[in-house]
Amino acid sequence: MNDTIAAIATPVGEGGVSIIRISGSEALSLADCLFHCRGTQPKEWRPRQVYFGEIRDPSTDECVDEALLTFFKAPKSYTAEDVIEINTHGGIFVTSRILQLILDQGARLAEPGEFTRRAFLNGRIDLSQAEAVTDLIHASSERALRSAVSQLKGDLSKQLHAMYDQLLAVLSQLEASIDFSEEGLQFQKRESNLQALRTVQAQLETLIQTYRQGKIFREGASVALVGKPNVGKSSLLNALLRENRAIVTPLPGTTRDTLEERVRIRDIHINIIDAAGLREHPEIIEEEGIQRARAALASSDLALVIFDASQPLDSNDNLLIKEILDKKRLVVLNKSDLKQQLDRTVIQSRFPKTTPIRISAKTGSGIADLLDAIYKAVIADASLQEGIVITRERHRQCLVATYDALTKSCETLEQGLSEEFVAVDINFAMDRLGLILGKTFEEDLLDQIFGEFCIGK
Ligand SMILES: Nc1nc2c(ncn2[C@@H]2O[C@H](COP(=O)(O)OP(=O)(O)OP(=O)(O)O)[C@@H](O)[C@H]2O)c(=O)[nH]1
Ligand SMILES: [Mg+2]
Repeated sequence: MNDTIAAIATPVGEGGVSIIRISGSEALSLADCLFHCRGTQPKEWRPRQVYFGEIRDPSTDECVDEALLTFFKAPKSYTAEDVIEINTHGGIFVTSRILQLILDQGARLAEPGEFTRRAFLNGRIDLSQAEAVTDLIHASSERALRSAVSQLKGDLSKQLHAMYDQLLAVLSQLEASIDFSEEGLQFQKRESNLQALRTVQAQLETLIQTYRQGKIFREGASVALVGKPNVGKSSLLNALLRENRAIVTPLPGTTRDTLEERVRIRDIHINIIDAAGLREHPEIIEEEGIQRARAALASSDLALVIFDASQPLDSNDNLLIKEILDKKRLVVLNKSDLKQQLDRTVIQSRFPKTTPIRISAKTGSGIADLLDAIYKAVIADASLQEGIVITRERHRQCLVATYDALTKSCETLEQGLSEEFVAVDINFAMDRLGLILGKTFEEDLLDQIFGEFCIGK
């Protein structure tokens, strides 16, 4: 970690400017060789001042580009090391030429995410904040952006630190009574420790419950279109996308493979999956399609259960109804523009407490209401909307492990077993909590997290 790294921090392509970033102890001396200030070269580079000048090839003294240079002195920089940022003209060739000159001077090309990794390793940000950097870069909706910014600012970290400290307080008490073991842990202390542990558990529980929502903010929600063949699933996909994406024909069994497309409803993304219609006795190819449809249904956050309202229910509809009973769903009655033959009382009895949504994928009638209903169904719990949410499976797993360890420690406390046993579980719980923040970590984990980053970040 002691070497000096460099990379182009902006996307590769043509644009107004590109930024090349250098970080490490040699950053300044390296830049001093290549960058020639207009007027006189400063003897002492002032931090956070922008200098205008030329980048020259040291071997020929040829000017490669006019550029701006900013120096960020350690530790007040992105990586907490000396950092140089050079703004060049945004051409592919010119930026790679300048980067090459920097590498020729002894810098090493940065790995993906290495600047942020250094910021973490140097203690400027914790691991959950580092993860928020990539979430922020990849944010593609208002919600995702807001939750990434909140995490980057340290809102999640603060809450985790507070829980960590509460556990530490209990642990110190226990350890004190281990040291003075003859007196044992008094009943009162045991009660107050139990209460403290349960308070942390309640906070953990609330946080864990935000995951479903958080994941939807970050990745979008997946919505599966299901129904027997010919009810208009592909037509509905096209209507939602407002383009002719999927093949539509009057023949049942048109769609075979699954097709996934993204639409945006207000501030979240929805991945809509169209698939083969479910029916009894399908042909061989269709059977494969139906398997994929079932897999899509199983992994989706919400199912749109579609019926053709211009026909009475048949055995294929009943097959469908049986399959989606325990799935989060909306009931959609399509083809409202045709003469209605579907007995709505049957639908009502099969889906009590549900208001079916009438639409016509052909005319577009009811589509706006459907979009509204989808939004409400995926953003289920309004109370979760503004608070801290967790968005990563890694965080969820650590929180669950913390929770479980605390359950064990409470049981041990209640049984009046030795404080040492309780301490072991609390230690484990703190360790899991610490993993989210990166208090302890393995190199593999860092490789995995920072591997998701772009080069130059
Ligand atoms: N009148 C009318 N026809 C519709 C409507 N929606 C779909 N259709 C027609 O119904 C037929 C089947 O539509 P698709 O969208 O291919 O149905 P599907 O559910 O995807 O069918 P499979 O892919 O075979 O499972 C086509 O002829 C569509 O034009 C509608 O709202 N009104
Ligand atoms: Mg289809």
